Amino acid sequence: MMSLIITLGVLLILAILYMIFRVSNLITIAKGPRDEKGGTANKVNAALFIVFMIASLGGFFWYSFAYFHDYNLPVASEHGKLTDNLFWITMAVTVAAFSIISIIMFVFIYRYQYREGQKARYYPDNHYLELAWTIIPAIVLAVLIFTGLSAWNDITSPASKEAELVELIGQQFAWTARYPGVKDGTLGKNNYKLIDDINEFGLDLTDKNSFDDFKSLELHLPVNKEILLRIRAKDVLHSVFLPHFRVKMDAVPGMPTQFKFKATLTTQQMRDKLGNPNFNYELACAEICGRGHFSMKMAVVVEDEETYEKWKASQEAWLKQNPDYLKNVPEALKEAAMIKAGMQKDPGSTVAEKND
Ligand SMILES: [Cu+2]
Repeated sequence: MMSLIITLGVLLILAILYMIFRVSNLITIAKGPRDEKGGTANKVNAALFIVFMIASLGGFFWYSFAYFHDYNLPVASEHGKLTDNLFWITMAVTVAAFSIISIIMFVFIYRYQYREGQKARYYPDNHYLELAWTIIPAIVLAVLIFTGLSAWNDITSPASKEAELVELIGQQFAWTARYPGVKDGTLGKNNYKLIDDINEFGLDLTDKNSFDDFKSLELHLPVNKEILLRIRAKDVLHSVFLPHFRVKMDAVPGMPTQFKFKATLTTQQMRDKLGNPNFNYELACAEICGRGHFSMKMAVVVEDEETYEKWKASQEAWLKQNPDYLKNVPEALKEAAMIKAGMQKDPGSTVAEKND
């Protein structure tokens, strides 16, 4: 019913527009041939173009400077400084080109408005001018693209072996982090077929690296250490966005992605820098992923390495929190699993360590 009313409304509006068009056509015909000089309309239109130019360029620059702090977050990562620089250089070049071209266009419209007796000048071509506006933009664009490409290659190059590995999993509408655990530092295998209400990671418990993996609803990161985020999604496209670290990478179902970076300021250091004791870093989803997209956030805590290691050691292994899943561990690995997950004291530590 509603769509019928909307359709009728649209048809009615189209009919009215058509009638207005017809009537204005008839009026033009009735008025007879137009005044060749266009009367004062030319002058008014030309002047309006200049007013429009001043108002829009003025508004653009005023907004850009007045609200600069609203859209320019402080940067807290190593590569972020580099990408910020590239961004602002590109911005300066494009804004300069945009302003010059806009001003020339509007001023030409004003300058060459119809005037009685004024004739257009015949100016066929100028090789020097053509060369200049081909070569200069080509060089500028080449420099921008190649510096950008080399930065991109650095950012996407493989992470070092010592990098701190954290897995981020996106789902409608929350982020979950999985850490490799302190005993082996390696993430256990996962398989989407093993995902159920409790085993939300699809943790493969036949892999001994999974025994000490733990889950966190807060993203803890060490400062000044390379971090490798391994990113996956369980349902639809999501996107990991850590604005202060200039990190953004899509979370794609069925296709793990990654991003490596180094945080340079702890949460506390950023609080001091901003003079805001309540500041917290945040991970947000940057891909419209459904109704609850707006709430898909995760708190991020950046701390010094010692605090970070302490926090990691204080976390409970996923297997310890879900002891029912011991049944999925192969018989031969059960004892090792219980020791590694911290469910059982290690009887002979040296033997158990070797079994790892
Ligand atoms: Cu999302």
